[in-house]
Amino acid sequence: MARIAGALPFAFDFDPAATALIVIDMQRDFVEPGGFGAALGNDVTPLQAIVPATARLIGAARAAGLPVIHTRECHRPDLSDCPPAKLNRGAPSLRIGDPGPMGRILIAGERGAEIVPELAPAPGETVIDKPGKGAFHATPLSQVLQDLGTRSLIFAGVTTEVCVQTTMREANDRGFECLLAEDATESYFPAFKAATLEMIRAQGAIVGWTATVDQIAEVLGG
Ligand code: TIU
Repeated sequence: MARIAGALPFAFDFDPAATALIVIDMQRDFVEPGGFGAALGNDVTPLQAIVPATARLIGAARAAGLPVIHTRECHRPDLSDCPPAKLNRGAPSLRIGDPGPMGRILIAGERGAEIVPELAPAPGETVIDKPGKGAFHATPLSQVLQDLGTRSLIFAGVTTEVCVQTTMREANDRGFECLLAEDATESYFPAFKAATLEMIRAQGAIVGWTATVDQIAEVLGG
């Protein structure tokens, strides 16, 4: 067993042999101008800032032999997996499926749906395409984790309060011990990130733990 003593709200104990890193939606569509995040009216700059820390965390996980799982929020070109409740929500400048500067917004295979090159999946790493905010909904993630024998999950990615928190809650309900890397996750709304970190670890880690990339990497040996 390994221990991140400085994790919040208290020490996080995990078996590295039964732990995976899951990197949520570090795609051009959320991190670069001209994508889905920008179309929703957001400044994407803060999300770009976590790329180096996230790369460091991925490197530490790989060096320690942890499986690295990447997710991408995207839809089939015919939008058959995008319910009207998602497609028609709000008043974005470009809707899912519309042509944008990085191809069709949030569509599998388009440039915008790609993971940013600094965090590109290594050969053999699992990439989960997901139509929802949570990575367990309508995906093979449960089976992937069962096949790996995973019991603990380390989370990174964007955005903290939408796809990361949703997936972390889904995982927590499925019995996984969940730790979020504080400086390898970001929101378009600083107050939402801060609130999410607090609510995850409140009430005795009701959703899970948080720790910094430094704290995680030190224990992983990176
Ligand atoms: N809008 C927003 O904050 N997030 C998303 O739509 N998707 C993810 O968080 N990946």
